[in-house]
Amino acid sequence: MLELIIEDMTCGHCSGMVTKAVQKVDASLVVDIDLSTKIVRISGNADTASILQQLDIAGYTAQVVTE
Ligand SMILES: [Cu+2]
Repeated sequence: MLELIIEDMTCGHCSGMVTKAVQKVDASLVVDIDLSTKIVRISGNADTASILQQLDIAGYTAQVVTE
């Protein structure tokens, strides 16, 4: 499981954009977002570098908590 913190994720729109960006890498990834803590948990065969790249393209800066 990959766990990220995305500080600039502030509302439901953001969490939708983040989910879309992650699933661009692999549509089968399961994305669980807690907006209050800004933590994103990604289950599945996650390629961290590709996910960070897609999030960056979408305009979000993610910090890796656990990989
Ligand atoms: Cu937002």
